[in-house]
Amino acid sequence: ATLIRRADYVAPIFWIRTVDLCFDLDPAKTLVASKMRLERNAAVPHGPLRLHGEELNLLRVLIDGESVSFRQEGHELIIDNVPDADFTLEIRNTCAPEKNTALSGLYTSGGSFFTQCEAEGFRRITYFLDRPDVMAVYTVTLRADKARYPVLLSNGNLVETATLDNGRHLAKWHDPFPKPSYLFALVAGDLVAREQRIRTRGGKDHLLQVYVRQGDLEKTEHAMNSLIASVVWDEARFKLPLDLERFMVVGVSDFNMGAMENKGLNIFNTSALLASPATATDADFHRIESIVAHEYFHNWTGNRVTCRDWFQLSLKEGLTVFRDQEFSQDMAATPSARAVCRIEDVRALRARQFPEDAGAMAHSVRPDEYVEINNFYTATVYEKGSEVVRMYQTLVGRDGFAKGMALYFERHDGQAVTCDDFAQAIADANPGSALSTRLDAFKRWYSQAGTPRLRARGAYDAAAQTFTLTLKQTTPATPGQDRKLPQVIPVALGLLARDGQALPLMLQGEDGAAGATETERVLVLDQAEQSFVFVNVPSEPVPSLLRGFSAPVVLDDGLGDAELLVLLTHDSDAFNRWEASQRLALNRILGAVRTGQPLVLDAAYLEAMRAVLRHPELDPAFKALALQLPDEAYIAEQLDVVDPQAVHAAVEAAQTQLASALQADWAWAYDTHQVTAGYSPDPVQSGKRALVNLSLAMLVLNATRSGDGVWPGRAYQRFKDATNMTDRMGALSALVNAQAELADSALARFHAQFKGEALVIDKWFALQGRAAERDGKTFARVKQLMKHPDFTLKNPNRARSLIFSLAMFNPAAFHRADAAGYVFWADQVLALDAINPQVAGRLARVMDRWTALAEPYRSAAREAIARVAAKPDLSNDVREIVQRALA
Ligand code: BAL
Ligand code: ZN
Repeated sequence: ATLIRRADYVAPIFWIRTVDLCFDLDPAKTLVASKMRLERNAAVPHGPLRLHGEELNLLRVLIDGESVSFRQEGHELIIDNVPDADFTLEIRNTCAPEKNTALSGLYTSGGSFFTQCEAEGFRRITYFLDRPDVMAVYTVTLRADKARYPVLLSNGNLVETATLDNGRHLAKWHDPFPKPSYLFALVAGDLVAREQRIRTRGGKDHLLQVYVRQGDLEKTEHAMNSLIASVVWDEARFKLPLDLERFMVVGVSDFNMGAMENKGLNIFNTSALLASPATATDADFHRIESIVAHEYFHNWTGNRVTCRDWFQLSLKEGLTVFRDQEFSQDMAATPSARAVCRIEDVRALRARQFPEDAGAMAHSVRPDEYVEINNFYTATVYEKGSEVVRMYQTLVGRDGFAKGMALYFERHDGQAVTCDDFAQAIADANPGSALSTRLDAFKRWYSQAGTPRLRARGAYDAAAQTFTLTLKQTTPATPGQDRKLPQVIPVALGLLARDGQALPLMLQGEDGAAGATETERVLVLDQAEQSFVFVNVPSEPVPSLLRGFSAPVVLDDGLGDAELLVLLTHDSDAFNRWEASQRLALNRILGAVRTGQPLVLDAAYLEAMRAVLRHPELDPAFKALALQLPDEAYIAEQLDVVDPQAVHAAVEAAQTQLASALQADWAWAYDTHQVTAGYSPDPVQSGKRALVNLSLAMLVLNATRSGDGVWPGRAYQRFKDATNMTDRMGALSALVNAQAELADSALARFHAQFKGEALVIDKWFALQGRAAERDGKTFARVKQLMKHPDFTLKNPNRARSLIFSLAMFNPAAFHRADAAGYVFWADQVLALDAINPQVAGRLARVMDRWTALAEPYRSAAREAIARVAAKPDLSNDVREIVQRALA
């Protein structure tokens, strides 16, 4: 395996300007004929032509119609004698779609053909310069059996159809936009489409289509509505129009990712596309809306302007995640629903990206090296990358950011560029801004791995009426990066009096108006340590720092309970109100874990939580988030040495006490937030359901502990009578997580009811894999479920539903003193690696943080990783992960 370095980038020796592809589709052996027009790149020295190709059977190579000598070395086809000027290259090869269990390149699923080419799947279809800076205009002819594959799709516009001999037919597609090979796609199968014609602001007509298998059509309405909303939003917010007459979305049930933004032909994991109230939860509806938007937004951020090389992945992914997060907030509409979106995004960042940034795979937003690029589709590149884009917007303002985006497209439309080009465009569009004056330092967000620590301490001078806020930053060492320089950290803040009044925010030296009437402003920390002196502060303030989570850092503000309670009760920033609720819980849980004492929740905390739950004005969705305890993964990140069982015990104790102390309040919340109107996944209804489901979980937990059967009985009844999946899953998980007696019969009933619904059966597996552990029962059940007739490793959704649920989302069931969890992990990584290295690589990541584990977990984890690493024929994907873990 070779280590690929960002610093080694060289432009290609040839450009491929056009490519004509002809496919004779056959599951066992598909014939691919490719005819390319190549052009010397005069900017780099001449040399042999090296094409990428993997798992292919080469039949013929012609240059300008003549056969030519070539060599094959590893995964390269090398032609030494190529003309100095432009030439035509023709290649014929075959591939075997039905044997392609890696789901990269051309493969079959449910009897149809699909492709996945990002990052390097195109080379598994035909020989090519499979790199994102080589952009060609594609013409694609598909030939296949008409009865089995009535629908033949590729990128762009349909230019020809014809009936052929032997029951076959043909479709020819032409995509006018030059694109890198990773955006190529084809689909062939027996599919049906929901169609919608729309006219956009510019007066152009477009055809939107969502293709799925027969029987799934009624589950596509939400995706279609999400697509229309995305088109409208991008035109309104960023003036980015739909540039295609036809925009297609296709669902497939075997898929490695959530979805893929192929030009004009997005391919979606059915789990990110199909929804009906009976089969999908509110969270599913929300996720589908955001993924449909994400893929659609890539049409500009990714496709029209793409990445020069894969190190720049965050150029398109960080930016597109930011865009889909902004879209979701705008769709949420009310300030409170917007805050809920932000809280959920930050919670996910802290549960996934913070551990990544502290572990064996820590890498910068723009990594410096990789062995397998598939391993770098990470929370850092995506979610931290999105936070970096958000900081641009915070530093230059919303309008300034929109101007910067416009300049980016003006400069780079049709090009393959770098993160530097993006940064420069935003800065140049905002001369003199807080960004432009610090651009080089700001760009450390792309090069330095690790989550910065921000320490904030305030000192109030009553006589002078000043408040001095001292901010200090450090970033911990990460693999390969011992020393870090200060980052540019925008700190959005407000100051509150003890009664909750917002205090003025005028800094020393500012004359007149600046800060005097604002109740929120942004300080920019760009040194290791800086002090800011606020003047005219009438009383000792409680600082509300990092509002809206204005930078992806760990904040140590030194605030105690009393101050956190002020923020929880009064902060005008909903994010920091929520944060206060989490900090109050976190402090108590960490206290118990660190001292080894049993956790006993104090009356002040319980009263504060009761006040949140009973609050007359707070949004139910917000209440549900504030009353939910921090993720065990996030708690573990606060500890130098982690005993996952101790963390779980403390969380469980907190849960049980919250359930029992607030029993009457949960019952009140349950009764008063029922939704009676017809189902809609909107924020108001889904917020009520979230609070009702949390209340029910608490009530069933409390009842089960005290041997009372009333609430479990009510939960069972609700489970049976539910008219939507959110309510049904809520009641079922309340029973399963409390290990109530009725749980097993509810699970059996659920399985029988949804036998034919693969996505719902995934939920059934996932719920059991994530079920709260007690006495090893969850782990034992997962092992049993591995033998269930519905279980298979070959379908990524199914493998994830059971194995990943346990290993990634259920620390207490996974980290066992007898090491059985790690043995299971190693077995499954190896089994998956033989089928699908990308999925295996993901599972391998579970051990990223093994060095932080306490004994006996640490040694047992090391042994399991070493066992995987010792396997001789590992994929690059898994080998890179385990070798980094052991480094
Ligand atoms: N580009 C891979 C899938 C996504 O991020 O949209
Ligand atoms: Zn993306």
